[in-house]
Amino acid sequence: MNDKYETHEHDVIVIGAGGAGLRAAIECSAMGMKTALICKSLLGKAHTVMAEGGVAAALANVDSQDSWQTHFQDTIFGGKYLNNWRMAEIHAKESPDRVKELEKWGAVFDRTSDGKIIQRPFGGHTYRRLAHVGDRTGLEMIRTLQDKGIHQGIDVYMECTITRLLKDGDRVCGAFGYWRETGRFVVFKAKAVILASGGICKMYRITSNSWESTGDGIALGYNAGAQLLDMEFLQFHPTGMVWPPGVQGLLVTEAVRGEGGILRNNKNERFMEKYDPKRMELSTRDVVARSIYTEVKEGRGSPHGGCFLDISHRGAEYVKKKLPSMYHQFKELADVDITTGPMEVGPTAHYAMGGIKVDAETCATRVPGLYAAGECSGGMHGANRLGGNSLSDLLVFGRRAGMAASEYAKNAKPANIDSAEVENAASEMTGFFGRPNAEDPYKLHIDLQTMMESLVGIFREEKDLTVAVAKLEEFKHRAANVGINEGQRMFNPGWHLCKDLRNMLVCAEAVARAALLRKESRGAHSRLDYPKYDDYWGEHNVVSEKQGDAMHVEPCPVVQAPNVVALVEEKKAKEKK
Ligand code: MEZ
Repeated sequence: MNDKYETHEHDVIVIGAGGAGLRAAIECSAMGMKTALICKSLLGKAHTVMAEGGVAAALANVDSQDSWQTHFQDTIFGGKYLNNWRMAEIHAKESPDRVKELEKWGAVFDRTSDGKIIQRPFGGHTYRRLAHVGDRTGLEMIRTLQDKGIHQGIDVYMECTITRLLKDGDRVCGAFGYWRETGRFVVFKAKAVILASGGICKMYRITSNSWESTGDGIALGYNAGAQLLDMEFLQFHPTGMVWPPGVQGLLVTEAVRGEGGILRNNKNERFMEKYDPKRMELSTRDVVARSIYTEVKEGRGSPHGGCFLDISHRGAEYVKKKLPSMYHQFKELADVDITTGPMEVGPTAHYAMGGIKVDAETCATRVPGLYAAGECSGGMHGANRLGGNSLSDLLVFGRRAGMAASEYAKNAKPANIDSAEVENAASEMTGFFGRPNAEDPYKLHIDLQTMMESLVGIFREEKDLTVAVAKLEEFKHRAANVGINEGQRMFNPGWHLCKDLRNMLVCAEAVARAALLRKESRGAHSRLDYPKYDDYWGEHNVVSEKQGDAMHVEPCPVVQAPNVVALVEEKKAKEKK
């Protein structure tokens, strides 16, 4: 390894500093590992804060009948039986302890009158299950984890983008990246690497995600040889802001509906009566998003292309207490007082259920030394995620990834970084400069977002998906030629976008190809040409390796929970009552 680049050496490096990354790093450090936490943004600026309404855990503080078994059942039912059942089981069993641990570390949850952590209802959860801090739960979790991590001595590297994982033979041995501020390159040497870089939704125009969510971890993992699972399942959160244009897509927490918010169309009809008369506004997100989309498409939308969500009947004091952020968000950004009238909302790309294929117990990928946790991993949520399950997922599997990566690192032989690989990674980045006829990265990004929105959106069909796959081939060629003519590496977001685009294209191709292959409607994947699905039928779509230039997507059978048939029948019987 040459010493041309700034180099840091650690036992474990964690890429991504949202909830999963922080929780993983805390575990590694607790196990005595010299741990690095690398974040693209500033520490604390993570999509975790966009899970506002609560963390799902069967604490049974408010509804004493709740249990891990019911949480497991709800998760599998919501995920339309495509979940990795063992992940769903571990998640349901371990979430309560992870929430209590967070409380011990200083998270200030809202309380019941007898002093327990309070829990609210959310779509698809049988009982009031979401432990919360008003409508700022994700923020409080990040604050707590950050505090714990910093005091524990984790080395934090902020505003650093990783562009490539480095390998020694089959195993990972580090990562290559650049400092966003200076553009200077940096090498991290490590015995194990945990990917926890979050989601991919910046490839959509209307999204709750911010600029960081360009699928970096998924692309890094894939390029290093990991498999991707069920990438077609993308969650459109039913309620994002639709107006003013500058904040379109910004999340309006499901807690508004959890606290009794009612959805209406422009005829003042409570339209969820038509789509899910039993669960109404607290139906699962896939159903509510499709319902709003249909109302708008059929001409019953609100003035700015959404629908109305009204919580004002709960009274000003209650709304300000339970939903303080929503109150301020609408007042300050849209000049709407939600204590006196409705807000306008519509679906927004929010979360990738698919991601890097991992082992349920350890979060290991098939690449030795490489682990993944949180949104960039797949399997836990199946075809549709229940609200609040992401926050508990990242605590449960962040910890498990940290434990397993540390065990691996303890026993791993020292690895060697290949300087030729480092030079390759550096030339990929410097190669974006000095291209007089290069593709404009901003133009390509907008074209990608527009195409994904219109051809790989909430409703899909063969003809659109086929065009999408062809378009993505064209975009890949354009991305190969993306660049900037002039400029320098310092403070250069256009340069950053050149690489981000390549990552987004890996993810977009996986989503579109898997969506084309899945000839059924299940959870968040709705095919107009294949509207049916079968409870007990199911295949995963696994993206393996490149074949030539194209990605290879292959169906593989679902391994069902041993008692899944019984679970489904029991739940159906309950729902009929
Ligand atoms: O899990 C989520 O995505 C979440 C809790 C979001 C929200 O509506 O608050």
